Amino acid sequence: FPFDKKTVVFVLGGPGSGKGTNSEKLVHDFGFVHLSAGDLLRAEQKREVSQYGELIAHYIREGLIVPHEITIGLLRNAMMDHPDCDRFLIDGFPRNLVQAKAFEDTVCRAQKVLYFECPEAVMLDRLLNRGKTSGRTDDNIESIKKRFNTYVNDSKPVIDAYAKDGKVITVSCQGSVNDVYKNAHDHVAQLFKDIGQ
Ligand code: UP5
Ligand code: MG
Repeated sequence: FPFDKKTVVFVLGGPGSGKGTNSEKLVHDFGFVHLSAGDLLRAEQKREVSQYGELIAHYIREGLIVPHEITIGLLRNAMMDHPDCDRFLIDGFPRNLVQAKAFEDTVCRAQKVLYFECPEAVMLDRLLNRGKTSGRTDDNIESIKKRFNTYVNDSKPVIDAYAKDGKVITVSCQGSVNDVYKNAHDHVAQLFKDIGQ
């Protein structure tokens, strides 16, 4: 396991719950490398030579989970691009139990899961608002409903499973960007205190 000595935190929560927004701030304050599985997939989709372009485009528009071999390959490569970094935020992954096991079996385990807990109505509002300017093919009401379905059926069970292992740190998404981040920041500071870093 090349990554066993690294601190890896999964950043999970529903579509639009604030994973990306908070991850960027955590990078700034704690020196993490931030790897968003969705961003990596969107970048891969745009590469002209990629053999997966159309497949990824379809899965994202339909709010479905891209086969995990593809996503894990992208994440592993991205981690290997940062050999000197020992703190990683893996944002928006794993999205189902099979992916979680495959990642743990072939890459590494996560120390903790940062879970952004957010009511669906709030997420819907944020995503529709972002959709006015994001250019994301899945920020429209049809795709958003499909993303919510996948989240409830496939992704939330991953969070529940990690919660049983005592690995989940829950951050409430109610409040301003700064309020939510303050909460996230304090939890992560405590985590590094606990592991003596
Ligand atoms: N915003 C954030 N916080 C706010 C606050 N406190 N108050 C007011 N506004 C706030 O935030 C969303 C919006 O809300 C932004 O406009 C922000 O300014 C505002 P953001 O931080 O972007 O939320 P995030 O949780 O990152 O939302 P995102 O849309 O990225 O989540 P998804 O999980 O849906 O998207 P992701 O990119 O991870 O995945 C997209 C698709 O890729 C998936 O549906 C799937 O098809 C595919 N995928 C896989 O197949 N496998 C994977 O492993 C990962 C993705
Ligand atoms: Mg995101």
